[in-house]
Amino acid sequence: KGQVAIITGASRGIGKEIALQLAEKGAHLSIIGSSEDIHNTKEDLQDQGFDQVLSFTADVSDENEMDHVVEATKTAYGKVDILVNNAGIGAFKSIEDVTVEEWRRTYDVNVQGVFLATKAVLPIMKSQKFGTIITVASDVSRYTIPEGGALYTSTKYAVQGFMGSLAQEVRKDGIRAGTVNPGMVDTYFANGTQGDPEKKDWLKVHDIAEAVVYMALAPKHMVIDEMHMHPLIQDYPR
Ligand code: NJP
Repeated sequence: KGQVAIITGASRGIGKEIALQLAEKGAHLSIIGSSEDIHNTKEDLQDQGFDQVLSFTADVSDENEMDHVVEATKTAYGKVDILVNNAGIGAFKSIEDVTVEEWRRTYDVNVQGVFLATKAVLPIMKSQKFGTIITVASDVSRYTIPEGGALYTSTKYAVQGFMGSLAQEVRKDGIRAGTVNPGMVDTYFANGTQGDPEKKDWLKVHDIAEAVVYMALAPKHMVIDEMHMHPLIQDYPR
């Protein structure tokens, strides 16, 4: 109870469910999205009786905006226990059709976004000698997508490498870092619609949120490096 969590990409999908489940565990939240929809998440949480919620429109790839969010969180709540790097985007097309702008944007959000939020919380977590940093990467960070997945997959490999090395770097400061790696989840991801009947056998947002909450609230002496999960109907070339 009373843990302070920053969650990126909480306007909808997995991030919104992580916010709800952490609120149910008594956490105080700062939630971030790039669109005004993030304030709807705050209203939805308030409607359910959770009023310890700050919402910010911020782009995770923008250093100043992320610094501001982290500072404002520290000022309001006095600490930051948990960072969930969940915001992410995906463009799926064959590599000769990927534009340089799409390449850069996907790396800016999926990789630089994780770097910037992490960099902003680290001084706070170090001074506390405690903190948990979780990134929602992807099950494809170990495997491949046969068609149209090179750009997206490569960002998640990058994040996996970043988080693995980070975990070792910050362990001496009492900080844990790990990844939650889902396969196909029924969300709005990649221009999808959450609740689409065609995705009835895909993982659901609460499946992933439960894994994140488990990792975030695990006993302080325990580190969970990675969790991977995918729907029974999905497998990857390995
Ligand atoms: O996607 P979606 P998911 N700055 O589209 C926000 C990974 N994953 O929940 O910006 C700040 O429903 C956006 O909000 P807004 C995936 O790579 C998924 O599935 O306001 N926020 C929204 O809240 C990602 O890392 C699947 O529109 C930004 C949220 O991000 C994570 O799961 C499979 C932002 C995206 O919600 C959550 O994605 C897999 C920015 N620049 C990994 N850009 C899957 N769904 O199948 C976007 O392997 N957001």
